[in-house]
Amino acid sequence: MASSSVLSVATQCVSRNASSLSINETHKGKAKLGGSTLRFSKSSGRISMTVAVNVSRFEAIPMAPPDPILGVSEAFRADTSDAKLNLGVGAYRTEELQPYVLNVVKKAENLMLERGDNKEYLPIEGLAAFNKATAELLLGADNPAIKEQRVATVQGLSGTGSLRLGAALIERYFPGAKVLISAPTWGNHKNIFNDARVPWSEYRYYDPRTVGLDFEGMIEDIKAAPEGTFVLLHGCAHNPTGIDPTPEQWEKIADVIQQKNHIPFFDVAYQGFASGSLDEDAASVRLFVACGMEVLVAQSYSKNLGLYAERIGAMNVISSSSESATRVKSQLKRLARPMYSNPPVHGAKIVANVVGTPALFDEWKAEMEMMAGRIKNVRQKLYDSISSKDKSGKDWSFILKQIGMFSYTGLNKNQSDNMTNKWHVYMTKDGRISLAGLSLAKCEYLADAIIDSFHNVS
Ligand code: PLA
Repeated sequence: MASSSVLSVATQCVSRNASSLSINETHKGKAKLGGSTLRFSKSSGRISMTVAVNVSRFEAIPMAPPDPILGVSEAFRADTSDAKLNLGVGAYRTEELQPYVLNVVKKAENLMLERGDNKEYLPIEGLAAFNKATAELLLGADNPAIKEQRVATVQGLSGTGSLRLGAALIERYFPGAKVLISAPTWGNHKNIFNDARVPWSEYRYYDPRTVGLDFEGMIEDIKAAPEGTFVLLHGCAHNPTGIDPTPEQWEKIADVIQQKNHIPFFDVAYQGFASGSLDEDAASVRLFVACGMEVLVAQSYSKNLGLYAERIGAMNVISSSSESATRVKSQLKRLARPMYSNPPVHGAKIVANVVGTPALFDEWKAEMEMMAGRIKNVRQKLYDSISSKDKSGKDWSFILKQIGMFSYTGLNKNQSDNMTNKWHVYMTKDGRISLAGLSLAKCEYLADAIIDSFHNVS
């Protein structure tokens, strides 16, 4: 059989991607077909022919940049230095800088094993016991909104997935509505609303001159937004600045949002992690609900229960009537079904077991205080180290004023690059460091790195 007839067989069978075929012929060699190379080889009396194609249908897809936060962990893994420190992602580590699985989580998982829990699909809205527990944890079990069945809760894929579901609800039922987000904010907020095709703009939040909250600017920008704007607020432990409004400032923010008929959308990713108290960290959300506002709240259990990889959280819509809550919930389910069908069960059961078992609940609170306490100790030690080493007179007290997992150091991109390139300290380029990834033992080293980067790099 002439090679031209083999080629004609090949031409019919070859897709643009690499493929192979076998024919009952004895043949061996190589031929060109357009931009592709055909290779023939004989094995056990059959000819197999492979077509290597060098023009991809994905040619027009450009390389994506690394994620500004999770990409930092990838770079950290590739660094072979013993001195390296990962202060990029907000993930809690022990003093030995090891990941930490809470004891209550292990106990809840043992309970699941002992009971022989199954792996059946959950309903679209998630595990009922989880949804009840999560709304109660957020609002307080005796909150009138819960008693009056005005809360629509749907289990989500952690904080991110819950925010994304909330964004999809806005896109579908509030066409043209805008979301106002703080400047700066957690980087993924912008991606979430962009992907959901919800327009957003920023309100002033951080004032670099005072290294504090630009409260006047924030209020002005919220007032200036058109009525019915969604205002994204960090429930506690603002990421990345670590600067929260005071209780009095929260009241004023609530007043302005209510007057303007805006809709508050809370991101609660750190409940219990900021102050060590679950109730205190939910005070902002509870204030808005008590004022009679309709509120959206995305929750996450990544940090406070250390369930990062379990992807467990919730989207709550607190409505003014039980009828509208029921309708909203039906639509959240409708949005979830084609996106991911139904949520994972494992983390939901852990949360339901921990919150629903009084002994485990108390133990969780103690463990959370321990984690929040370790971060506070590291924060203090870092401040002490920097202020005793730095003789320039710079005021570093902002480190102590900030709360939660992070410190917003004020280091610019070049200085942050120096932290990584010279000192092997991995952090985000906006100058944020995660204190949850720092140990007391490494504070002196980090202080040297910050002082060098701040004074010697412009
Ligand atoms: N909202 C805020 C404000 C966050 O900081 C984070 C996580 C989330 C939501 C979402 O977390 P989840 O989906 O795991 O529940 N921010 C981290 C991690 C801790 C990240 O970027 O994904 C951070 O390092 O900023």
